[in-house]
Amino acid sequence: MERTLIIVKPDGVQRGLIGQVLSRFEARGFKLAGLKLMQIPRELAERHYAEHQGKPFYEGLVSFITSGPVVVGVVEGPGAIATVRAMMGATNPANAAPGTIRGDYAVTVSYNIIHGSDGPESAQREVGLFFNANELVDYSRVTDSWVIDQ
Ligand code: D4T
Repeated sequence: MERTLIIVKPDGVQRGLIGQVLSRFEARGFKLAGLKLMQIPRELAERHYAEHQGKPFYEGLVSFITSGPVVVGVVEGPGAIATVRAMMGATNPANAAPGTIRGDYAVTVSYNIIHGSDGPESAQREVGLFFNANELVDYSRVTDSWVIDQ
């Protein structure tokens, strides 16, 4: 079973979109294995966005992601990593299809509402950056057998 990290970014929190974003993953059939509201310290933001260090948008990105509270979650389910990325839409909301989160709620790349891990290695790394093992919960839902091939 795959797990992936999602972040409802400061713009999503300020705009009151936490519930709408999370409800899409729930409605799709995914399970939340971890969830918290936090303000990301600069040091953690720098580790999270290490791959972008040196790029022209890096400073703005780090100051944006640390500028206010975010909701960080671990989304679990079959194919969760790729499906969550597909549900997010293109990085630049101008190119994001309607029906995706960015395509429905965002218009510019600096305020694109949501982060999701872009592959198995980054998912494992990012889940570990934001959650201790004891903050992730293993449980089953009564609906699982109606959502997931057993
Ligand atoms: P994240 O990492 O937030 O899920 O976004 P993506 O995986 O879809 O895209 P990314 O890593 O390439 O970009 C990270 C983050 O930087 C912002 N950004 C990106 C920006 O402000 N200007 C830019 O030109 C680019 C490429 C948006 C997302």
